[in-house]
Amino acid sequence: MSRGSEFVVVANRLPVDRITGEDGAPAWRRSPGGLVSAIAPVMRRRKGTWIGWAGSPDEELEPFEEDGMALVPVPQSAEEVELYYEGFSNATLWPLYHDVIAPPVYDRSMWDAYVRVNERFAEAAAKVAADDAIVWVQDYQLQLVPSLLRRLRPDLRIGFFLHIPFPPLELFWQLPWRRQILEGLLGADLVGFQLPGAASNFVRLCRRLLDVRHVRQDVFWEDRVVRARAFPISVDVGELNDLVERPDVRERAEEIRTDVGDATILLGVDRLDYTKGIAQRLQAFGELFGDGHLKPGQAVLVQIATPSRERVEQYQILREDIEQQVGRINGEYGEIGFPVVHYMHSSYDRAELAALYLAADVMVVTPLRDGMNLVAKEYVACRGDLRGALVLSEFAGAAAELRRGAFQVNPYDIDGLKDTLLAAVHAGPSEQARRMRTMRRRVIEHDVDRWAHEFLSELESPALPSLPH
Ligand code: GDG
Repeated sequence: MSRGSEFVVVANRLPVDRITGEDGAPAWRRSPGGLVSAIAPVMRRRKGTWIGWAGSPDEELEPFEEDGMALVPVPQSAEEVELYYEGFSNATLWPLYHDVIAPPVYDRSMWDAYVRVNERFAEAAAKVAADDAIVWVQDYQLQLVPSLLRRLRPDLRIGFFLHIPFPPLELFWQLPWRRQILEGLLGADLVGFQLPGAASNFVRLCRRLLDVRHVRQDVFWEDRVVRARAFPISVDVGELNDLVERPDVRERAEEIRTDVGDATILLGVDRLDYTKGIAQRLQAFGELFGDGHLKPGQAVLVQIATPSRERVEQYQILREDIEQQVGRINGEYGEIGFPVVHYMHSSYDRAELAALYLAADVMVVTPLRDGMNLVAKEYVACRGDLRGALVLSEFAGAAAELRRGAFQVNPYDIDGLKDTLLAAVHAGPSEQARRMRTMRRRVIEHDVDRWAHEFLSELESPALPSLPH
């Protein structure tokens, strides 16, 4: 691979999934989702390269091209997947950064693997980046890459974006490797977060832990200025618009509606993750039947729980708990032909998701903590008909932008959640339209293209000319 890319993205996963082609041979398909579609055009324009893991352990692959993007696979052994990915990334950082909803595991061999894999990513990026190239590192799995890469290639302009929350000092302080992580991030020129509060947490930590000087959110570190800024991520509004206009998607939405009879459809779409507040949602919904506020056949909750991190113990426990809870609620309140909850533990294609969004009267998004939550924004983007209501947790990053149109809720407050669900179920068409219009204005103006553009413009704009003395 030549050292020639002007623009390099470094992410844990490559933006493609392996599929079996029509001839039975293995092939690649671009992964669905906003991040890939936002970055793909920039990649093509700038002769970009994407560095990431292809998804199978112990596999060495040569660089290849797919969909106009140059892809450089970084291998991971089965042991590294266990220690770096399932371990330090998803059993240590994930719960720590999400308010310690589950207890984080602090394990030295996991940390060692995290360092090792981050080094490998940094080396791969150093090899492919052209002189003075832009390198954009994504997310919590790769927080050491900025400083490792800067050491190898001081000429590069390095950006980092964290997709999940950045915790307050009081929680981050638990991490035995807190200093290394902060120093890792400070290798970047620009560190992006979903919300301004996360950027403030980061700057406060830099001051307290590393004793650095800063002016507002510009941190002075090793003769450089590191900017901490918020860039709330969004969705690909154009892609979703195209989907909901498709006749087959509209027909499918009608079919879903017919399948549930006259019931009001409440919808949850989440990775099966303990941050998403699925148990609280089920609890509140079930109690509404126990209290007699809702009757079987009058309302139904369709819960899509996409399989996720199935080898991590906390996720196995969560799955058992949620499935028991669904069984209990249906057993207690359902009637023949009228279950109260339709629970699906599988993943669907984008067209099916769009049909579900179109069919849903109430979208229920109740995370206990979430960096942004794209599902909330996708629902809004799909509802050009100005129908439907969004119930949205105060603890989702998206609440900052959708505050005025959503039915906001504290998911820890089960009575409050019940009242809010009922209010959303009973909202009339004009209230729905008023709220939806407000939310749509925000989402349409601030789509994922704008997010990528704003991040990259900031990264490319010159830093402060000189440091204060
Ligand atoms: C992290 C942060 C932040 C879900 N089920 C299926 C499916 N999905 C898609 C949704 C949505 C995406 O997955 C989930 O995004 P979220 O934002 O809701 O949540 P995380 O996965 O936790 O994402 C989050 C995000 O990064 C971006 O920065 O917002 O806070 O935690 O797009 O539609 N897609 C398909 N089939 C499914 O079954 N195709």
